Amino acid sequence: MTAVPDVKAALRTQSIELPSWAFGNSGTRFKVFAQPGVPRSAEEKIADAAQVHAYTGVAPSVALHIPWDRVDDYAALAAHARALGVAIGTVNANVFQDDDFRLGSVANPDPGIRRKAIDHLLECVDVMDAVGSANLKLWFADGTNYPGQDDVRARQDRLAEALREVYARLGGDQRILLEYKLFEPAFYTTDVPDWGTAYAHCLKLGDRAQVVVDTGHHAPGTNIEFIVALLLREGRLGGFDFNSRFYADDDLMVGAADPFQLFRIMHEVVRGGGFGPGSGVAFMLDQCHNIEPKIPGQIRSVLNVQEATAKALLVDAAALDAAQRGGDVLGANAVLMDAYATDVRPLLAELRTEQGLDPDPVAAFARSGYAERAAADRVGGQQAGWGA
Ligand code: AOS
Ligand code: ZN
Ligand code: ZN
Repeated sequence: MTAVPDVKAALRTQSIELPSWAFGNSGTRFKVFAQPGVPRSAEEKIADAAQVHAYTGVAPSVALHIPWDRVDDYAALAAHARALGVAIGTVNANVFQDDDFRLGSVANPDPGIRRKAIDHLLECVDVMDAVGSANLKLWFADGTNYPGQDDVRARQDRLAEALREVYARLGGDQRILLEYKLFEPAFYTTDVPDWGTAYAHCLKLGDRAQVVVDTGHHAPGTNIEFIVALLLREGRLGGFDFNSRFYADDDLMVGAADPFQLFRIMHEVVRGGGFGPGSGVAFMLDQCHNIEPKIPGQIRSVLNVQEATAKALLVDAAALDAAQRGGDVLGANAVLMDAYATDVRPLLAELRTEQGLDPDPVAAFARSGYAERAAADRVGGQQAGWGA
């Protein structure tokens, strides 16, 4: 196994980005359960995200979603975040919640609607400039429900044209992170349904367009770690939207449904040079906490990613390589499984103590009284945005 001090040193460099929408009320199309103390503004969402970082030490940035987090003064919002010890990270666009987007946004057959969608994406780049963000995350709900509904090929042309215009507007240190999703809300065709489609568009755009792997966006049984290995090899893995799924795009806590899959993904990330400063891979959460409390839900999620990362870092790369070259099928598998079977919680508790943090972030947050104070102070919390 890799030496523990080396693993700890690597873990100190980890940073996991939190989604602002995880702190708002969310639910399904059947019911949104309101929780006490939920943020009423973008500022309060950032304050809650800062709590997660304060107790875990590995969540130093928070992603915005426009228009859910629209404010008058974005520079002031960024300063507010900095004052709380975090930064604003990725800016997420929203071209799926306006009545005009019934037939799609950037792939809509109506040029006027396409213009409206592109203008929103350009507005998001303005927000990036104001907050100092390097990442524009694009997910399109575009697609069709019925065969013949629209020209599938023309929709790709419209999508490409829109992406070109947005790419041209980016600053030198900014990039597009293009997210794919198998289906939903469109059920016959989706315009960016898989990594291959996203990759093809990114290739045409240029180096500063990369693919986002949302772990909930694949068909059941898909080997996600293979996609990760391939995209990393091609230099096009922009980042992750981490979450868990049992059925479809469940947006449950990462590492809850299949911690072994998360480990396998992190192993490929480490193997492919996707971990550590300068790797360019953004580790983001994209989750909703429908029934569980939100700040503890985010803390749990961050810890799950950290545990999977620690196990992946523990993999004895030299032993694995030797077993693989020697054709030792069981031996190679055993190297991986040994790392996965390691209980890394004591190591992580020790690391936190060394960093001046409480070894148990969940318990420390619960003891802090923050949730009770928020419940008393905040009345009428916001919905995360879905269905708003
Ligand atoms: C949608 O299914 C995608 O996962 C998006 O990344 C995300 O959930 C949405 O943009 C919410 O912000
Ligand atoms: Zn996502
Ligand atoms: Zn999703």
